[in-house]
Amino acid sequence: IKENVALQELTGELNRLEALLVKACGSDNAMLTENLKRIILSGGKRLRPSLAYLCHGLAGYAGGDRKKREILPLMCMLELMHTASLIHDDVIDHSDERRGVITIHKVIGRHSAIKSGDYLLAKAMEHIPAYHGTGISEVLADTAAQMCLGEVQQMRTAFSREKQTYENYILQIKRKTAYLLAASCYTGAVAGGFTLEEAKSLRSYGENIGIAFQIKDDILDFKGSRKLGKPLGQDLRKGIFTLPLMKALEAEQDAEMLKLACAEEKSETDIERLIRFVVGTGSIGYTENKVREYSQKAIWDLETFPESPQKAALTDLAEGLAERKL
Ligand code: 2DE
Ligand code: MG
Ligand code: MG
Ligand code: MG
Ligand code: MG
Repeated sequence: IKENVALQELTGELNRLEALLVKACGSDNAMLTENLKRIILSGGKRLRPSLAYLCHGLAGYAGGDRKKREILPLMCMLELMHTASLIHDDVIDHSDERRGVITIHKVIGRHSAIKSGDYLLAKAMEHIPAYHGTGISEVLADTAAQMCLGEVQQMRTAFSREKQTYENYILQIKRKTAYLLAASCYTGAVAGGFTLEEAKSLRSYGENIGIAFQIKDDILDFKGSRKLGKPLGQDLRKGIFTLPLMKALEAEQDAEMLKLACAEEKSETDIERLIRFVVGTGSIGYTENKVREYSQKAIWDLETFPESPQKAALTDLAEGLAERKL
């Protein structure tokens, strides 16, 4: 990785991004600013801005007379949208911790937390003019709308195995996670000078790593490590039928476990039993294979692009996803 020049340059750009992100947290309300800074600086991997940066660089390898835009404002918009969605997500999910740090709503309350998420989204919008006429703002607006629909869809299908199908599940994880990764690649590539048409396979790359990423996240609800700073069984508590759970129920046809999974009130013992049940079936192995399948698809999406440091980094990223949670 050290020899990859694209990744070396990325490190410098990510440092500049940090300054912009901290600036976005600024306000005349010390409580709001402090709490936003705590979450912004809590050790996120800056995956979305990094994807945008690498795809922007990849477009630089294409010939022809192209109009290239700066990438930093876009990187900032993507990270702010992502952080806003996490703040809202933690309110909805009643999560106490993220990245090992206490969540905003636990400190300033649910209502202020929602406003602080809205605030970051507004701060993201400040950067829209940098991309006038490219179609980038339209893609980002559509992505944010899809993220909301994903959350609504997830709530509507909760606690009901009949309402959740495999097809639904894939659409749900595309909306809540994959489309923002897809948009990061897509808009990054467009800012780099690719046409919307040329950037499509990079959008597909982002979507596929996004699906892999969320399936992996859903596995970690059953088999997480302490390092993640997220408790186990959160999806079970919320009644979300994720792939590992659906597969386990299908394989075992266990009526008692199905009933338990659908129950709106679950004790800690119920959660532990469900986790042991799912881990005890072959469903985690099956689901891990799905993660590998989607990360392989992502690598195929890169096929048509010329060999470059950016392509090497994107390939490594897709491979790394299958191994652990990024
Ligand atoms: C994380 O899913 C999904 C996040 C998307 C949330 C989108 C919202 C719509 P998880 P973890 C709330 C608002 C969108 C905006 C502001 C652009 O499985 O396990 O709950 O990390 O993730 O909690
Ligand atoms: Mg959550
Ligand atoms: Mg959630
Ligand atoms: Mg535009
Ligand atoms: Mg999760």
